[in-house]
Amino acid sequence: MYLKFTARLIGTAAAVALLSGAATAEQWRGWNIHVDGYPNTIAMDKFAELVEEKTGGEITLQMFHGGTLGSQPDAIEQVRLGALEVGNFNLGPIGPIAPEANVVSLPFIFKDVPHMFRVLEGDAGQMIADGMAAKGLTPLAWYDAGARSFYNGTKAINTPEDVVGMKVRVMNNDLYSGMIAELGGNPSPMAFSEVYQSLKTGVVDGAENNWPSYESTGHYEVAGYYSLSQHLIIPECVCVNADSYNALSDDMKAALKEAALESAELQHQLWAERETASRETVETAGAVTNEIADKSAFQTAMTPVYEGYLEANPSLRPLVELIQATE
Ligand code: GTR
Repeated sequence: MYLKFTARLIGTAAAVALLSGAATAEQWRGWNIHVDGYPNTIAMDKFAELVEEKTGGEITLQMFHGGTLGSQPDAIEQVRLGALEVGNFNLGPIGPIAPEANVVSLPFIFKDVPHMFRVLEGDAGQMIADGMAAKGLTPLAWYDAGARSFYNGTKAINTPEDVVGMKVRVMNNDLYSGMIAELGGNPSPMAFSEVYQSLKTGVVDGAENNWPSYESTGHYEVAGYYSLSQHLIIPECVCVNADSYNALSDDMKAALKEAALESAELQHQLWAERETASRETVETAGAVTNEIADKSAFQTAMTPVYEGYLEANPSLRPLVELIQATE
């Protein structure tokens, strides 16, 4: 009897200890689409390490790479709902949810990558971040995703006429479908994980992405013409479920932010190295790459895409103008 009672007491004490532990230590899960060794994968692992260190173990983050927790649009919903706490998202598929964030998906809105970062650091960046947070996704830091260019299996693209009739995979976002349609092509929205097979079997003729993703996915093996249109420069975020973030103390918020910014610093450095390395890899493997000397015809063709965005979001005209006026 006495023994039984003691055992029960110890059991209760252990349960209380566990429970109180669970109340303070949070275990978070994070989504990333990329493979091992990719700049974002390494940087998100660093983020996880820094989160634990800087929060004194109050928050631990387990990262799931390679899109194992679902497609990007699904994962965005999961983080918004709090089924997952963290995601390294491209702002492309966030655009349909947060109109402010969709501004970065207007083709040729940024002059180059440094311009994009200057915009993100200013008032326009704050408007984009606020727009995302209002939809449940708090961005803590911005990652570099370079510029996206067209690729396909048959020919070099030099003018919009070269895109006519081409079936091109795009990420889930009507602006991208509009972009391809305005060039005379047939847009095909599709999950990242399906693109390789679709290129290989001819379900699509081409796609568009930056150097590292063109290389890491092996798309260059099945679509060997890469034409430097650089039509989209889209940032990526280290995003946290807004409710989870807002519930934290100021110290914990600051710790998370610091961890994200440090991971972004690492990502930017790894990104620059990987862009060069990826280009070398695909060219050595036989991919044919071409510069496009005059991109003005591509830019002019995008006027209806801008008009459509502004008609749907008249209040965001100042945001577009602010970005365009940013030096
Ligand atoms: C990559 C990006 C991914 C994903 C992918 C795609 O460049 O890093 O998050 O958006 O492109 O094309 O789906």
